Amino acid sequence: MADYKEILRKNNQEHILKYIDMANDKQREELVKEIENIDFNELSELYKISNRDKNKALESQLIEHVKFVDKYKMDKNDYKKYELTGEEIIKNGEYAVVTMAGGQGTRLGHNGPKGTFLLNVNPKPKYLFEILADNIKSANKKYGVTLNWYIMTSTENDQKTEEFFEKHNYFDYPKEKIKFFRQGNLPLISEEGKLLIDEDFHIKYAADGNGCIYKSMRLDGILDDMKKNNIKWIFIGAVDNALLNMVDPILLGLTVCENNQIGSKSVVKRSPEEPVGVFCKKDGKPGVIEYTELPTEMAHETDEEGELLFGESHIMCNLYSIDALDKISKENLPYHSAHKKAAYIDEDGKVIKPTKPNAYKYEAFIFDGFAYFDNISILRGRRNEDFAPVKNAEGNDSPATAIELYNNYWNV
Ligand code: UD2
Repeated sequence: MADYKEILRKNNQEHILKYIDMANDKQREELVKEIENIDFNELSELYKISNRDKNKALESQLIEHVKFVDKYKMDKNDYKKYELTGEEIIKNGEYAVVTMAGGQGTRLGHNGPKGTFLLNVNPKPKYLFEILADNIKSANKKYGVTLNWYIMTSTENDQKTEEFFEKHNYFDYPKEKIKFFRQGNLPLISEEGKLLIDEDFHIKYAADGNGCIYKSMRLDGILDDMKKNNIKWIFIGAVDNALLNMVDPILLGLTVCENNQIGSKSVVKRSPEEPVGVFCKKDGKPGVIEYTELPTEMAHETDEEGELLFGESHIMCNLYSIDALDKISKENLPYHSAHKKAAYIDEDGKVIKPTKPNAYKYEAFIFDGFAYFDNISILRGRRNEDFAPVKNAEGNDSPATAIELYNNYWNV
């Protein structure tokens, strides 16, 4: 037991000793085990990025625009060629879909996994997971296949997610074609660089970001499963888009015909402040600048027609070849820090619920995987067909706005 004291002292975390004294035997045993499993080198690297000036990081990179193809302005013959190319791959059973569902619905105020949120659409309310299942089932019917559906959860919501699917009989999707896998966690760090202890005397962790999906797919055997099933192309999408189309032969055909390994869908950004990443090239490689890191002046820059210069929005509709996923899964994507409010217990054992951000959370971002390729195919879609995010309880990107977009699209 003594060496954990040494570990804490050496890593400037000896405040944890007070919690070990406060804890009961079971809590102490678990807490010590957690301490012995922490990668303190990674912890200090994470803390270093917490105060990094995000704008500075961007200034050191050459930022250029990235090419895209507008779905409704392309040559008709090209459209047909992409459609046939994409449909052939889907019909050959070489296509699969992945849903990232590890995030927390904090902004939505929903208690439970976000996919279990019931959206009051017409003709009857549907859960977000149910909307996704319906989208894939209609593609299965259209192409005469049963697509493999992989769902990433987090330690915070994996059990509730799997119970939810069981309870709803997988929305009549063939159970054996759905595979769940889990992403990892990273510790939160206080502004002073200290680990936090949560109310049940565990070190405070949070999901490590959707960019860890690649590594999780490799470690959980998902990439092996895809290869075993002769899957060549994989779509990865979000859980919180009521108009998500996970099976779009045009995006697939465009990416294949442009000889790219990765593709993505975009919509025109609603306003400089819209909380979406924007496509660009960073030092010659495809990339996305996240809304939390896009400097205000860049967000407002316009071209001679008054269009936003950084206005091609990343909407979490990403396509990869199996080789692309394999390649990215062996890389260590950068972590991004976010300043968050994090409840913890103080050294007197009192639960503190901060009213302003007091700690840093660390996440990898899925689109940083694009940087390992020279090019990306981007298909510009339409907001009223492709993008109805459910993020906030009220206002923009809320259940109300998503319901309206959904009902209008399905004309219900
Ligand atoms: C995401 C995109 C943003 C834009 C926007 C569109 C990233 C990093 N940013 O911003 O560019 O496309 O969506 O709505 O993707 N998730 C996990 N594990 C995690 C964190 C998130 O699975 O640890 C999933 C989450 O369940 C959701 C998706 O990733 O399906 C996006 O989640 P978010 O709410 O963290 O991303 P947001 O809206 O800040």
